[in-house]
Amino acid sequence: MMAVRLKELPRRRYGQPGNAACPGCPETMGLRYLKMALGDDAVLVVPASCISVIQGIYPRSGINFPILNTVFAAAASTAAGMSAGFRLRGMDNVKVVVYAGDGGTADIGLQAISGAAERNDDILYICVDNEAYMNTGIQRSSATPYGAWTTTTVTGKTEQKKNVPLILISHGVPYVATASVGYPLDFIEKVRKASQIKGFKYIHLLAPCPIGWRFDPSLTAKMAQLAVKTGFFPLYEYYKGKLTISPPSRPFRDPKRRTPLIEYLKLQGRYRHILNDPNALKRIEEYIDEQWRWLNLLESTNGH
Ligand SMILES: Cc1ncc(C[n+]2csc(CCOP(=O)(O)OP(=O)(O)O)c2C)c(N)n1
Ligand code: SF4
Ligand SMILES: [Mg+2]
Repeated sequence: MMAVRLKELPRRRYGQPGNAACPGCPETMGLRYLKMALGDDAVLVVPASCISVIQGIYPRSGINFPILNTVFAAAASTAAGMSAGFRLRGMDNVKVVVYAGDGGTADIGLQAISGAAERNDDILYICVDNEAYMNTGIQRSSATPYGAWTTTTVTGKTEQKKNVPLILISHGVPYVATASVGYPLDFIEKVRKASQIKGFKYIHLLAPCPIGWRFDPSLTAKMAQLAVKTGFFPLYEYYKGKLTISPPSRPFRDPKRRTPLIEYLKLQGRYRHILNDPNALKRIEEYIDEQWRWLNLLESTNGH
């Protein structure tokens, strides 16, 4: 697969000015990159989330491409049915893509995702992970990281973030990847690659939300890069049973080259209460180590 080059990407505007997103919204960034990657042959399935508001209420829609809203628990199965319908009509060119939040993915939609993955339904599922239920006022999800403030974890979440990509890898699906809105070309490349593969594909897209994470809206891209540079959110892909660490994350396999974790945490108001708590910081470091241990383990089985 050829590397994506910025100047080759379409200039068409898929998100309309004046949509309902907050300034610095990472979900609209992801949506824009997704459409740049796939163009007009993609239809989206969206369960309840910020995107269902951003898309707008008829006749004042904020986006100009086909999108089907569905209930939380059924996004993957809705998409699977649509995909089967398109295939039956011989419309193999139409890509059916789910664009769902972390609440809709890691919690409420997980059983439908597991079913579609096990059946290897021909869909691309993208989880846009802003690490909480943002649309309804910042409640914790199972993808909220340890220590983070939300309106339902006012002294900080006491559990670690659920690792959904690993759950999908264990389903044996053809393609699983992580991406970050801070590295658009890497994300676009992964979307394009996934869209060429038949069967169930999953991309977990980190999407730092200025409202829920409590940072300045000008810093969304920087935050999404710091998550990678600290080793907190490694970028990788798992394809045909082989794990590859993606180029933006490669320097940070080595813990000594990583940006100190505190540089990431101190910019986010949701971690304010733990910045001087060595035990809490240690638990986040442990989470990072644990993730890299899994990746090293998977990589050690490449080619076996
Ligand atoms: C069954 C059901 N429960 C609750 C809601 C209310 N609700 C709408 S959006 C939302 C938050 C979704 O969170 P997430 O999936 O992380 O997406 P985000 O809002 O962060 O984009 C909730 C709880 C709903 N629409 N349906
Ligand atoms: S709350 Fe966050 S994810 Fe939702 S629209 Fe605002 S910036 Fe975007
Ligand atoms: Mg969310």
